[in-house]
Amino acid sequence: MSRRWTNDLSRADATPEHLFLNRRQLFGALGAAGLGAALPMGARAQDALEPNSFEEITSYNNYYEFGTGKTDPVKNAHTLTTDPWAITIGGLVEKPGDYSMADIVSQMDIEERVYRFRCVEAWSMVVPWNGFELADLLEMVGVKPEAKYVAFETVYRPDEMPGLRYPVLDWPYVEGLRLDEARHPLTLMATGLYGKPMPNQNGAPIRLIVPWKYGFKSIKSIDRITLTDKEPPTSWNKANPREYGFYSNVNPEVDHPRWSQATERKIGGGLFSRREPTLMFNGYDEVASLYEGMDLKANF
Ligand SMILES: Nc1nc2c(c(=O)[nH]1)N[C@H]1C(S)=C(S)[C@@H](COP(=O)(O)O)O[C@H]1N2
Ligand SMILES: [Mo]
Repeated sequence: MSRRWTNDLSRADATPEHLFLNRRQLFGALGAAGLGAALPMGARAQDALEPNSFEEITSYNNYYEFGTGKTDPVKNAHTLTTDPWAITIGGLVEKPGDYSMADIVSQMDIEERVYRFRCVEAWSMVVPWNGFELADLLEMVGVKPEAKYVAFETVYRPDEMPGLRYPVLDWPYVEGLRLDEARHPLTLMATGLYGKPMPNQNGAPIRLIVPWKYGFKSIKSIDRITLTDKEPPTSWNKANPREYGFYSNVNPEVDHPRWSQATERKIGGGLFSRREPTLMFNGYDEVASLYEGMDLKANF
């Protein structure tokens, strides 16, 4: 059941925005009645999955290629040409090549995933992404047995990305995952949100989403994927290895050297904007087995 990457709203598995809004109003009413603080754990988990509005998700962004301010991407990212688009997939794969966006998406099953999203800066959102599992793309190109890691690169276009003039990071933005992390069913290649094509400021036309890791692992506007046998360099680790590790799993017990990671602030929450406890693996306990026997304080 492949779908076009335009993510038309007619598809059966989409939740229309007005239904999200109705649920939001319901939770708002609960909060107004003073029940928010006394909700049992089950209800708290539901509260955590109340999606942020389209407006919130698309106007408070980190996309340093378009500036370092939270509203710079919404102002500047319209200059990025996202169609046509292709991803160069290479390294330790059976079928290396330039895969057009249309070609990729025609072979993938686009679904909706409502995920928590936790930035290393200690703010969070809940986002209804549209996309497909990275595992399916890796299957399509055939991973060679020697491959152990997946490296990702953001498009590098000085003419379209005003932030590239500033040496904030060593451009292009690069990221990486261990192969088992990349193949985990939670790991998404996102092509849209709220059933709409991915807005430029959120990483159009295609980005990574790894919901149990800090947001900077979720690299935007990907034009290169390389399978390797060595841990690939990653932008924030290169910029400051003391503060940002390769793994960067959300972990309330491992503080950033300059601030606590024990709590977080949900963006745009109104009554819910009080700080919430941060959850191990951002609440995605099913990934714990990937790290069995690893010291997650040393491998932060
Ligand atoms: N290429 C690129 N990808 C990026 C970033 C960036 O600056 N450039 N910022 C990261 C950070 S720090 C976060 S928190 C998320 C933000 O995603 P959002 O703007 O969709 O919320 O994107 C990540 N991916
Ligand atoms: Mo972030």
